[in-house]
Amino acid sequence: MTSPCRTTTIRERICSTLGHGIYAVAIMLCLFVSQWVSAAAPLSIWFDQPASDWEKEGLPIGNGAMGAVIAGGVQRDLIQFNEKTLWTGGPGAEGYDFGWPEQPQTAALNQVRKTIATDGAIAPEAAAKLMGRKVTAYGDYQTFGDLVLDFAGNDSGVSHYKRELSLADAQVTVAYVQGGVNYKREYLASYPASVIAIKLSADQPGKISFTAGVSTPDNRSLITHVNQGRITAAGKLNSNGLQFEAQVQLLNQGGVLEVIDNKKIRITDADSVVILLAAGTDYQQQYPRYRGAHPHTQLQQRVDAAAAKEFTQLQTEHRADYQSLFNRVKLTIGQAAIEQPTPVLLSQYKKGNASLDRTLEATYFQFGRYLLIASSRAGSLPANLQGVWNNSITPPWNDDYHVNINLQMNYWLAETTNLPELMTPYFDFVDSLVEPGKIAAQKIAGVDKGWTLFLNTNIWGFTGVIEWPTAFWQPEASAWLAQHHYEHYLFSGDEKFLRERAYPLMKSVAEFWLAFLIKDPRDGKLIVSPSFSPEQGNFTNGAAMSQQIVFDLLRNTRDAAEVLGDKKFTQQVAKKLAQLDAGIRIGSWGQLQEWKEDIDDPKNDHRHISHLFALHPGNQINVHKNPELLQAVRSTLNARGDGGTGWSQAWKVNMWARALDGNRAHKVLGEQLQRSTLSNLWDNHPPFQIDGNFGATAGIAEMLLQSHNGELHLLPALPAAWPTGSVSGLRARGGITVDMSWADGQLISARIHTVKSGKMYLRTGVLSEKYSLALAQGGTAVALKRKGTSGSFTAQGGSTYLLNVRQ
Ligand code: FUC
Repeated sequence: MTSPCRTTTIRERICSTLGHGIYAVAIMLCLFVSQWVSAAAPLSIWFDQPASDWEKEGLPIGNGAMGAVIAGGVQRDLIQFNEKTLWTGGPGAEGYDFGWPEQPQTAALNQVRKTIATDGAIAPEAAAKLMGRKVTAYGDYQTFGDLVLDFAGNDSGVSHYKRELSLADAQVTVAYVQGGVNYKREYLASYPASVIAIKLSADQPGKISFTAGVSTPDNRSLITHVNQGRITAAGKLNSNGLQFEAQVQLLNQGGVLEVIDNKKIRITDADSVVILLAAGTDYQQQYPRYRGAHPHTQLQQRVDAAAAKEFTQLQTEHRADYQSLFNRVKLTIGQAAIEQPTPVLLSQYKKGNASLDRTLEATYFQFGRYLLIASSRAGSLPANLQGVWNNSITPPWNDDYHVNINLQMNYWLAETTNLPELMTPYFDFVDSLVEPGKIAAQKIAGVDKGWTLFLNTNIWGFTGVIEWPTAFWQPEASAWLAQHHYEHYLFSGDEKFLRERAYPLMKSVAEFWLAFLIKDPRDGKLIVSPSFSPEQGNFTNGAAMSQQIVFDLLRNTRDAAEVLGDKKFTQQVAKKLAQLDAGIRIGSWGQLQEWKEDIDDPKNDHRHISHLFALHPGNQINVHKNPELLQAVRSTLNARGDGGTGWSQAWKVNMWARALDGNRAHKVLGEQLQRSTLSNLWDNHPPFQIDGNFGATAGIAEMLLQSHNGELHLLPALPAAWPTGSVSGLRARGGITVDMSWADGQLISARIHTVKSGKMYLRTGVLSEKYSLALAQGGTAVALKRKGTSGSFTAQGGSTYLLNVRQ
């Protein structure tokens, strides 16, 4: 494909018109026009070619429940699509048992505990032999299929090809010129309309001719028929009998529509065509059957309703919905709208062009937010290991929910980057784990109170263990999941949410842990046993991450119980908390110990760093309260190195931000971009795994604003590479939203919006210099009690405060 002008659509049109004439003139004009278009050009990810590889080059759209990846081929366009509930396995599949043994395996657990008590440890293989289980019918998240558009003609003579995902509009646009005609395809996944909508158009009449069909993998039955321009493809998965259906409505302006074999639709010589796609299954998020109504009627209604609207109306409603979330946060770090295809941006990263690098970083930050909006909306399941996008029937790790870091990381950005509503699918999902999790607690952990789960779960209430020795044992998963519930309360200050949703869940998890902890004969402290630091070493007693996560849960639950006046439980938890080993120790080489015994190997560079949970996402370690512990964290992080898989690097960005080392956080972010990022900016574990995207966006937010220590820390870890910039709409705990601008690496001003009244603690470099604090409305000065770089004042709920550096 030739492209003299890699710029925006407007420019492309100018260039394409001129392109027939003098090529060089077109280039010059393109460059000239790029000056003014660039200034306002929004962030996007784009290619000058169709995708030849789904994983590396596909452009994703999604509305939470559904996702699609756009390949954008000129002659054949593949719109691979998903719906979150299309899973094999589970009830209906032979042998599915939720991962539970028939009889409680308390004897196995006791045997492991006994061996650890006598020998100090037990090898993972031996532990797995006793407690692990072969999994049956766990299932896989499925590709739904491909909407295939075969266009008449071939792809010769194509120029000015551009395939672009606009992060501002949440729309993919493919544009190209062929035979003197400007073609355009627009693709969006609308949450309000619950459909994927596509429009094919051209700037000359009668130029759209193609055949549309739906193809699906052969692990299912399928009956396809066409009625009134609508292809309905319905069937059942062989694995579990899950019923599914997809409806594809074609609406042509001009031209002729024909039905082929009652399976496909051929459109000839249309001016434009709108395609509406909706898909669903009879899955219901309810233990134990997980089945509800057939999706047919619902899909019919959705597609009918969308078909009654103009494409532009669907587009406007989609944009308004999306932007109401996306536009809340704006980040400027010196990026320019450099008109380079994204793979070029990526390959040029750190090759000396700062604004190119900043553009990539700013795009990457916002891409994480885009991906969460596209893969986590109320009414569906949470974002899985690949969000909502998967083109396989046997995806990596079943494309499931790993709960020893991955699912939790997916949601780290939701609160800080002002997308709290997107937590809803997560909370619903965790609620749905409670019933099956109670049985897991009884049968696997021998506890008849509360609930838990282990390494991984599916959409079918799998809460048991698997047989993978070096990963299967992670009972702390429930405690870690519950952290998000309390954080949601801390960020919003929403006591109703705390009372009605967070606390009941946290309490049910805490009940499990109060019963499961045992006394360590070595020091009488309460410990987790057996405990396994993921995903290495031996099974021991009281590994650091187990203790830190349980500490976090119990402390949060105690605090929540206190707020809600549940006195009995407050006391019960407080008592246990006082006896709990908090899992924080400094070892012989200055490291934060991974195990209760000082056995860490300084050469160990394992990707998991869960024993630093107390720094992030926990908050037991911080530079002001216990600097010596932070020093130990640094020693560990230095030993572990800046490498690792995508999510591991993303976590390290957050960790270095919490360690207040912006340059190191930025360095690790750079490594992630260079080593663990695909051309379409999807995170590469490898393979594609979305947690790294979400984790990195959260890490960037953490570099700019922190609030986990009971104080609002403005620009805590600003890297030297971002000397000048601004951010708006970041959220902090306490119902606070913050806008900031900075120059020369120093805060210039901050607007602090508060929801709740109360004492506010601020920290930022400028407090040791000149500053003023005033109410934004009316400008009344506000007294700040200052001590070094921190200060406090009494905030009124519903007010905005302005912190300015005095000139
Ligand atoms: C955890 C990690 C792996 C991978 C998998 C999905 O087990 O250790 O690296 O991310 O989840």
